Amino acid sequence: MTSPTTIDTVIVGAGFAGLYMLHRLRNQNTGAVILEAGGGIGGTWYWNRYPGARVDIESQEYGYSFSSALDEEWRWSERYAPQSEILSYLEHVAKKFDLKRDIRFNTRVTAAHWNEQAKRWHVITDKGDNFAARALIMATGCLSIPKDPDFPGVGDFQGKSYFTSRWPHEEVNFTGQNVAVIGTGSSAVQSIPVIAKQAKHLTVFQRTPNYTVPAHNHAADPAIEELWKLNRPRFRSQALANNSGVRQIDPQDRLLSATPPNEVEQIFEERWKRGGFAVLGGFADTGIDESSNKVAHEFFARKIKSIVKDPKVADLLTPKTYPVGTKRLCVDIGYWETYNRPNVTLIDVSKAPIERITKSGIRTASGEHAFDVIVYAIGFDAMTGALTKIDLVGKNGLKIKDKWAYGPKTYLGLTIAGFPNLFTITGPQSPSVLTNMPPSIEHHVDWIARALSDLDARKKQTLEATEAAEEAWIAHVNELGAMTLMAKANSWYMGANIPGKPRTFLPYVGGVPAYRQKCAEVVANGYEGFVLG
Ligand code: N01
Repeated sequence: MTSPTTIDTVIVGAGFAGLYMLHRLRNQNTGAVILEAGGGIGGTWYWNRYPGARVDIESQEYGYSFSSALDEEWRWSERYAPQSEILSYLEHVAKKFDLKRDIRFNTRVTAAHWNEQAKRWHVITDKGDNFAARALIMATGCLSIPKDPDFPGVGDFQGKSYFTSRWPHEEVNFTGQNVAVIGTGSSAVQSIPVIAKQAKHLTVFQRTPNYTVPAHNHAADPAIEELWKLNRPRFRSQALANNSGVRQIDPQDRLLSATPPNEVEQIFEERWKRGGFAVLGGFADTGIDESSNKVAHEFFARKIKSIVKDPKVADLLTPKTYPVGTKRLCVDIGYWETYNRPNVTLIDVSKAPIERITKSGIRTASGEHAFDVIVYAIGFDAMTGALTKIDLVGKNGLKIKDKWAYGPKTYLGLTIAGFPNLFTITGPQSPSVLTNMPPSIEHHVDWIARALSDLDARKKQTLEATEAAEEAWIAHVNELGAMTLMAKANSWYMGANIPGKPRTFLPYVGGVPAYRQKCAEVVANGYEGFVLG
């Protein structure tokens, strides 16, 4: 192996997080390189190019806030931007801030070991690169490691196979094809209506139905653009003042349990008409009170029944095994309507599971189905997968895989005891996936940049979380998680979608304001919970 390139900081990943981290470090004259496994920037928006992929937060709210010049010059074309446009936005950002010169593409980090004597991370890539870095910043995303299909015979299929999470760059044409989609999570909910319009026949294999709300997408509205232009800072502060960091949710303090039924119905109906996640914000108790949640469930069940014409299909599409909001709510464009098409069939695999993929298609416990194409929309090893996949070794040979054998252990979802100068942007046990990601990313990036410059100012080399601070944080995360209904679902939030993964609630549910306050207090108290070495 060649001798290592010495650099101040290695950033892993060139999505929203890595790009802003690089820009931020450059502004404080900290040397940095991004190592990116993909052939281009964009992270999740680089890989997930499946038909129908788009953001489920309104475009005006999504995106960076660090540059008012960027705000001024960028225009979104739709209420919810499609994947291609988000990628164009990030390309624009990379060009504007001249970021690509410090990004190495097609370069996957395979190992990173802490060298206690040198006080540096030794970072190794699949290209044979070799870096010695003071800090290692994991901008590796929360949903970036696809779940492996756990069906026997995947390689036997003689038709075409696609994964929503690794979609080809060239156009995929389903015209005249007999297509199967496995899965009914957000990726499937977005792609199914688009594929159905093109394919000869589409068969959806559903194990668990999902709650989904109409996006009511439309072309950008000049009046809304103008409103945002005039009020952007105020709107952003409003967003950060609510737990999800999403202004569109417009959360209310009122309790469903204390609201008369006819008013409850009106509130749900009015929010349904607004579209998107607003439906979750009408009441403060649907996420914690089972009987209130049941009322929300009944509202969804009635909606499905009113849209899907075949009562048996409507019943199959109605979630029954977990509360509303405990799996990530989907936002769709014509999802349930798609099941009224004559060329779409729904197959329930909850009781008769997929047994194997065969040469010609899919065999379930109740029969065999032939296809030209199989689309796997089966999800990700969320939040921890991107970190445990790397041979990450901290002090005294401590491996991340061992440390996290029973679930992730972090301090603030930003740092890990035993792993000095390692930072995880939107890591497990931070609000991350329960919030609007770009502002949460910016918050972490700013915190990390400040911590690194504070280390310099104090003439210190290392920042490391103490085990006591970590244990206290985990206890707090778990305590808050236990107050919600989240544990009642077999969701990726719980790690339940990956066989063998420890069952633990992965994100921090205490909300954006409380979390930001805690992170600020830690700094104000001289990096409370850390040892500066
Ligand atoms: O993945 P998922 P996703 N047999 O895990 C099924 C974000 N996102 O890629 O529920 C049969 O949600 C599985 O069934 P079950 C968003 O945060 C955002 O769709 O485990 N089925 C499920 O139906 C989202 O939550 C957007 O019973 C199997 C599906 O595959 C997250 O990414 C768009 C199976 C996986 O659903 C992940 O979404 C897309 C098996 N063996 C994604 N294994 C936006 O809108 C798995 N399944 C911005």
